[in-house]
Amino acid sequence: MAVNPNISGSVVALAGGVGGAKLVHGLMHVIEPQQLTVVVNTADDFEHLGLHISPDLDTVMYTLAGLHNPDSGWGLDGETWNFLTALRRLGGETWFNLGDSDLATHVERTCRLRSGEALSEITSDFCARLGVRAQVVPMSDDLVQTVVHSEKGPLPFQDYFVRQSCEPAVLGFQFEGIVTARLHTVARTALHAQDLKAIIICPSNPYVSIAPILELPGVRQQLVERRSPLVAVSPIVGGQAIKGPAAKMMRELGVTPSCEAVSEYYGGLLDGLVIDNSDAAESASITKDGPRVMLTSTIMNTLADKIELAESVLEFAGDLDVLGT
Ligand code: FO1
Repeated sequence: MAVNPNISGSVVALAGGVGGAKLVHGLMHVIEPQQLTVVVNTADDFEHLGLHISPDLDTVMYTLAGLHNPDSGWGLDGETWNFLTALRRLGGETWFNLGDSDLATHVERTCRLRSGEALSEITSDFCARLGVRAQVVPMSDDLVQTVVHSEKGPLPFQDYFVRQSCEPAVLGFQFEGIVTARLHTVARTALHAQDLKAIIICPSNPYVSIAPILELPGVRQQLVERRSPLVAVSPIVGGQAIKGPAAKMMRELGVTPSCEAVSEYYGGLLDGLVIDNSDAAESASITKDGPRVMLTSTIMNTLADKIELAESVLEFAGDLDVLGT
């Protein structure tokens, strides 16, 4: 599909897992891929079976390469599971599903990390080899890891998310290592670009996919001082998360899941919020003291849906005057 000639300038997208990957996939078809920098949450990263796993980076990378599993949204399409079957036979830990081909990514990444390469260098090389032309950058090369404080006590993120299927009620989140971690310089530079058209917060989980990026030292301040519009796409539609535990988390934290709750969570940061047509009734209350709202269809089932949403988001951003009052 052709790049939209009416949209020019660079774009920075802040993304987490599957919802984020879907929107950046659309963005990649709307602008020149080289103009797109995707800053990806790495606080879901963990070590498993001696391997460094970066689930959100891989979800974005596989999606942009067109290699992703369209049903689950994570992992590779046409995957086989011989490794996991053999591991189960030996009594190994099989709660985290590592496919045979996906395993190559984790093994190669881990080897290179151990030999001193940075996560960002490895990501950039993997992307080049898989034909991904957008700039995919981990939020930081420093290790940050989400701990989910739950009714069952503190849980490492993937333990909560996969092993326990997000069942324990959450009480809060902690991003270990965040205080000393630095936003990657590629991300910092992209946020300062003269031709920056928009910063987009993808429809990823605000608490565990976007918050780790925003909580990196200096990032909120950099966003407050931006000269380009900041637009978020709500991951909540009709009071439900499109995918994942965002709505469940909100309820457990005493918040009614809604687009308004998403807007409030991002505080005064947003210039615009994109919400689904079905949430039109919330529009007035969000804009009252908050960002401008655009209504559109935010459900992305097909590539055409992703492209349509990406185009609408960029056009909306283009209409927002950040420097005006
Ligand atoms: N998500 C699951 O729900 N179950 C899995 O077994 C699982 C395995 C997995 C393997 C590699 C990978 O890159 C991602 C994987 N994910 C799995 C997704 C991942 O845990 C989550 O989507 C993110 O961390 C949340 O954004």
